[in-house]
Amino acid sequence: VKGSPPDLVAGALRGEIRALARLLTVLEGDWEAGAGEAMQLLTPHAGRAHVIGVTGPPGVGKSTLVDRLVTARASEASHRVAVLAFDPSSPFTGGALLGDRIRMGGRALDPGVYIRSVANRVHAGGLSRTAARLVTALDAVGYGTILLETVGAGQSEVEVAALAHTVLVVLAPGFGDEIQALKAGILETADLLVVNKADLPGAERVAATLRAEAAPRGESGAEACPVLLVSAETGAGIPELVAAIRERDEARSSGGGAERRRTRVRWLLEEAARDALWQRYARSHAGPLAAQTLRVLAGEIDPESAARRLIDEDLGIDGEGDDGKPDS
Ligand SMILES: Nc1nc2c(ncn2[C@@H]2O[C@H](COP(=O)(O)OP(=O)(O)OP(=O)(O)O)[C@@H](O)[C@H]2O)c(=O)[nH]1
Ligand SMILES: [Mg+2]
Repeated sequence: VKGSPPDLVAGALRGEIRALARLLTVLEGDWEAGAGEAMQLLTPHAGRAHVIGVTGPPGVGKSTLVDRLVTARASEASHRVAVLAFDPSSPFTGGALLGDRIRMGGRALDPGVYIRSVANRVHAGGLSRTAARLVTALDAVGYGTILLETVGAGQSEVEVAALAHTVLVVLAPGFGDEIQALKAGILETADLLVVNKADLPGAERVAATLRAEAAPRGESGAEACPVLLVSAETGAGIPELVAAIRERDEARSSGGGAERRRTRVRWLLEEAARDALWQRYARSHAGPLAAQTLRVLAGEIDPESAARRLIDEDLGIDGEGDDGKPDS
């Protein structure tokens, strides 16, 4: 495997797993260091995969469930499945990831299944941006289903959910986390609510709570988010979940979810634009930024006013800033 981005893209498109792995590493790096070049080569090949987000509190059984879903999809002839496991909790040792890998060990040996862990530390900015690159690459090289496992802890999940066509929010009895999830707004990103560990007591109660809380929503404004009871351990309810996911996939093929998709894509674009703008600004305005930092430190100005003044200068706005106070 040669190392240039075009070589890696060509190799990955031919189905070479080592080239794909190295390509994904390049995509995790700086845009200027090859990621940008690779993305431009990959994007024309992408656009077919069904991207499924699987999120929820730690320990609810996301990995076990993902393994079930992988098995279900991979059993279909010539259907290749990729899993990206995002792990914000273990940035250094990757301990939890190793556990996941072992749990999914059987699958990892299946040539139709590609599993990759993505540690949070690799991202200079925004988990969503790196995730978007990796999803594009896996899509381009022919993975028909891409599963994204994220631990439901906040903004990152909402960001990664923005990449998915279908978002599964997974909860389980005995966590006390279901209410927290409700508060964190993760439920709003859900297309399917999954109560795992239905083999344990209390699963029905969690499902009932969710059915009550998940007010009717969806594109038409009338549809309630479905709540499914499953056991990733025993396999109960998995066929129904697979069917519900397939239904979403088919609806997508016939234009379903287009409006929501547009909102999400717009959001991703805005994030990328914000990032690019800031990177350029910070590079070219190191002096003024340092000067304003000193003023804030000295108590002459508050950070927000200083920021607005910096921006106003660039936009050629004189005199009054947004704070409404005259320049001193
Ligand atoms: N009883 C029962 N246990 C389950 C079920 N699914 C998963 N578990 C167990 O729950 C524990 C956590 O499962 P994981 O799949 O690692 O959960 P996770 O959500 O991926 O956890 P993190 O990645 O750490 O957030 C393991 O001990 C599983 O064996 C289920 O359906 N029933
Ligand atoms: Mg897991």
